[in-house]
Amino acid sequence: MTSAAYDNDNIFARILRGELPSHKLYEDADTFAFMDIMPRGDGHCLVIPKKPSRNILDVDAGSLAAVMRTVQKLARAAKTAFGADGVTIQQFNEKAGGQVVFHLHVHIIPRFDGVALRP
Ligand code: DGP
Repeated sequence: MTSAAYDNDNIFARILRGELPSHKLYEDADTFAFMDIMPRGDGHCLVIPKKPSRNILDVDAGSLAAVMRTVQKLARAAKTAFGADGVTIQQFNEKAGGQVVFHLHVHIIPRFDGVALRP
């Protein structure tokens, strides 16, 4: 296993504990979804597991399955709510893979024909 240890004080762990605010969209026993603070498009949101998981390299299969069920639910809802033409799903692992916050998260970004993502 190449993944480093889980940091209990990462920003998303603090959001899950209610220590930091978030714009919550959805929650169930295993997952939590909220708006991204630096949206790359209208409706850009994130889905995270409640169980401490650094990224896809260390998450257990049950949490990963729960996250992906919520991703599908939110992707469908976001596409409908925003009248989008499509949806981009993104997910980054470790610094070299573009990960900045070290609690597993999946990005959901509604997409519109001919409209590029914001930087
Ligand atoms: P990455 O690890 O590369 O997927 O980037 C982290 C993402 O998390 C980025 O899109 C911005 C978002 N983000 C960072 N800090 C916060 C925060 O405090 N609240 C929320 N809602 N989103 C955050």
